Amino acid sequence: MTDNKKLLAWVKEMAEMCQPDHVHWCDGSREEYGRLCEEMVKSGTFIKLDERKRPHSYLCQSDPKDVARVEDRTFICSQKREDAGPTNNWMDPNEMKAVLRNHFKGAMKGRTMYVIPFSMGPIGSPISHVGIELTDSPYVVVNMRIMTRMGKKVLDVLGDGDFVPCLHSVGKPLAEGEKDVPWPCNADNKYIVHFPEERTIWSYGSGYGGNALLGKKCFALRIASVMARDEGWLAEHMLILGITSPAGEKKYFAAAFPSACGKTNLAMMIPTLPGWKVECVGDDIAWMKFGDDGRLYAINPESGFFGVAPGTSMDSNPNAMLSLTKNSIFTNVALTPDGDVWWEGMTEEIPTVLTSWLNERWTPESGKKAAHPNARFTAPAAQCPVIDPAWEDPRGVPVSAIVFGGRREEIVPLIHQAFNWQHGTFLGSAVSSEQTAAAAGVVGELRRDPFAMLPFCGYNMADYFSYWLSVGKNNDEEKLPKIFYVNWFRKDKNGRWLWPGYGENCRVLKWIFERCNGADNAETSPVGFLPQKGAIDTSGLDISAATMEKLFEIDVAGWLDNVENLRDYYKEFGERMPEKLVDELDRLEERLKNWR
Ligand code: TSX
Ligand code: MN
Repeated sequence: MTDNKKLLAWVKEMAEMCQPDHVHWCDGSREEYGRLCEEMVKSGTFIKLDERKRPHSYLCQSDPKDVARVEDRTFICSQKREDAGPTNNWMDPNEMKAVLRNHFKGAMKGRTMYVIPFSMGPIGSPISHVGIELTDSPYVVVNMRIMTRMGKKVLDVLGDGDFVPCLHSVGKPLAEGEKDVPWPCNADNKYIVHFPEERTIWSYGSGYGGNALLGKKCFALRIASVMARDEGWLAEHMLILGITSPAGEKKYFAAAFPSACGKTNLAMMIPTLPGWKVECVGDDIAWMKFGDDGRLYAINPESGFFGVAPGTSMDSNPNAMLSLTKNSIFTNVALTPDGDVWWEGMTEEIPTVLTSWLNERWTPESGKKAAHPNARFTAPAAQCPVIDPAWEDPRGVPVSAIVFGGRREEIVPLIHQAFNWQHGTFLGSAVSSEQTAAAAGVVGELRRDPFAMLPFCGYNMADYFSYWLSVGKNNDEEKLPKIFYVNWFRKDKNGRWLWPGYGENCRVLKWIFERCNGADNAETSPVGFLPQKGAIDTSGLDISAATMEKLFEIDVAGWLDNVENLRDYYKEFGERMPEKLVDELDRLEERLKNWR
């Protein structure tokens, strides 16, 4: 299959350590996928959904102790602690390797080690990179086949080139004759470990999502953020959308939001303004490199959506619902009596009886969730009705705007624009969101999540800020994307949403579009450029001028509070915090104090 010496030697070494019963090199074929799914049905890991209701689709219920990413068990093992920075867990790489070798030793006994060659990004694109995941989880194999380009064709383009080695085990070896469980894992011994200097990932003990599908958060964000810094590009936690005006002009925007802001909803939204069209390139990760023309080009390194199911409906996101009508995998959602899936928020009408994600009989009176709040669908991106025609273009798509956002009930306007790249970097560093019930932490509390990268930056976050500043310095600002900050979640004094959101957000995207074309429709405020009165198109929308004004009201005291909060946050980064961002903070404070 390959004569890549590094690859063959590494697979041999890892197999000797993990001692699987078999080694299977994945070819990525449909047959292989079907066979693994069938085997998992037989073993009780998968439930096949009704072929007429949800063709070629499966439900999987995880161990209740393995339902989400585990940030407290995620490590960046750089040689120096300072290079991981204050926002990451760190351990010395040699010590960590020693600990993990002990765990991985014999970890795959009684199981098959699957070798998964995968490409993050279209195969052969100059922006793409190859990884090889070794895993003892067939669930990981079939999910990787949806989420990445996977199999023999990747080995063909790899040749004797380099790849990111990704080792994964669920950490549950089987003794001679021991019966397996539906979701093997090692719940009390999870390690999600990155060796940034070696560009290697070792993940142990969890079979879930971002812990186990190593191409996604581990490679495409944590390791890739390090590669990007070293090589002059960007690996970001951003959706990518294409937007076409009624005149037929097309632009691409990339956008970063913390969780629970509706990133997937925005990535494939249906605009309400006549003649406008939004198409989806990706809903989670953007890899952006500079073209010969000095512009930034983005690819979606993934080929599927691994989306949160609860809350996804034909109302909130019809294009996501239509993406997962077939060929999809559902994890920790509920099962209907007729062999389909259900989750909270999927339909207005609540089913009378279900099998919950815990595999228990469920009725509305149960007083429990039918689906786990972090239940997921894995669906091929190609099935999205509004997938962008250029989503697999190996050159990527040219990015005109970068949009940051967060969930804030007060203070932060519906939209503002950065004065320039440095100020935009400041806005990215200030990304923060109020906690919802869906996430861990105190509801309503402000959680800082710079660039929405807090759990995903593979190096010192302060160095990441500096790197963003250097991107502005080393490139022609004229050709760089313009930077914006949105907040769909501002409320009035009575706790009512001021902005309708969802498809109506195209009105905000329209203003961004016009700003990218140099429209003179902004006014200067202390916090950035705001739309001039009337510049947000509200035609056909029942919203008062007073409400529009509230959406853009500058609450000076509230902003000054923000400034102090951010100043304290910056201090946590110590010496490595770039002065330029502290300057931006000082200047913002100055502008606020001198305003009106
Ligand atoms: O995804 C959301 N978006 C972005 C859509 C493209 N959500 C859901 C967030 C949780 C994942 C939103 N919720 C958005 C939004 O723009 N806005 C809101 C808040 C909101 C909720 C309900 C209404 C309005 C705003 N309903 C009515 O106005 C009737
Ligand atoms: Mn994400």
